[in-house]
Amino acid sequence: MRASRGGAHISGAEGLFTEGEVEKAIKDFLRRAKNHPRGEPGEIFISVEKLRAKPKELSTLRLCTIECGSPAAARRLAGRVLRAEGISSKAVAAAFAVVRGARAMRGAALVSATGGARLEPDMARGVRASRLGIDKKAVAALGRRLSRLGINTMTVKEALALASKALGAKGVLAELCVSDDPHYTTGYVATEKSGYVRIPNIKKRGSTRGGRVYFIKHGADVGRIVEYLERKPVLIARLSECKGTRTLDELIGSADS
Ligand code: WAQ
Ligand code: MG
Repeated sequence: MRASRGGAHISGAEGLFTEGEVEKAIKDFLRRAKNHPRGEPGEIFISVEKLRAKPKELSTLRLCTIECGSPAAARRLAGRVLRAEGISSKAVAAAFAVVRGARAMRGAALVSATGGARLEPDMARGVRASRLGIDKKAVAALGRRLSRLGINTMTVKEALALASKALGAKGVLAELCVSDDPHYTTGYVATEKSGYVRIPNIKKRGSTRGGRVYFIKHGADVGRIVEYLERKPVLIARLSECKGTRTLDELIGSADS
């Protein structure tokens, strides 16, 4: 599903469903599109495609939360987690410029993890990852784990699934995400080593700015990455550990960079 007003992005969502679930899924997507905190859409597009092959099954990334009190602290924390994965300071700065930008993108920016250059074919639109879902049993078990942490919401489950698919791409080293919903102020960074790391207060309440960035390994085949993100069906079928609050030192050790 995607919803916009005069071409300006409002919201989007995707899922994998069995044939019997499709009708309800369409209704749910329609309801979501019409009741979005970013405003009332002028256009809603819902498209349905039949999968020809069994989806690739993946695990969720490990999940934890780092305590954080302000956008400035969030940027420092995110930077340290990303640099521990080898992402350059230039690339981190380029990524924050994207998520703080005034123009909402429908998809994610692709940023070179070394030089920080933008690599996506359409910089206004970005790359929208699609064709992903969470297996029924896995989503129930994930809900139980997240409930214990007080964060069992669609927002967290969908973002964790999306990050797990994206980091499954050869050549995607990390992700930075800030919601574009005005009241959702928790963002995350995701890397292979640290997993999905939630960062509260990554933006000020009330701001409609936000976005996603995938950090791309130097020399990676961007066309293949885009193809994987947009088209490869992925089902999240297994879970990794979901932890509560962790400190930065527990996560990346005291090694500074
Ligand atoms: N593929 C690529 N980029 C996307 C996708 C997608 N499927 N969906 C959203 N984006 C981009 C797009 O630029 C949006 O403007 C931006 O991300 C933010 O999307 O654990 O709600 O749906 O509590 O607003 C993080 C949850 C929630 C943190 C993120 O993002 C937590 C969220 P939103
Ligand atoms: Mg949003």
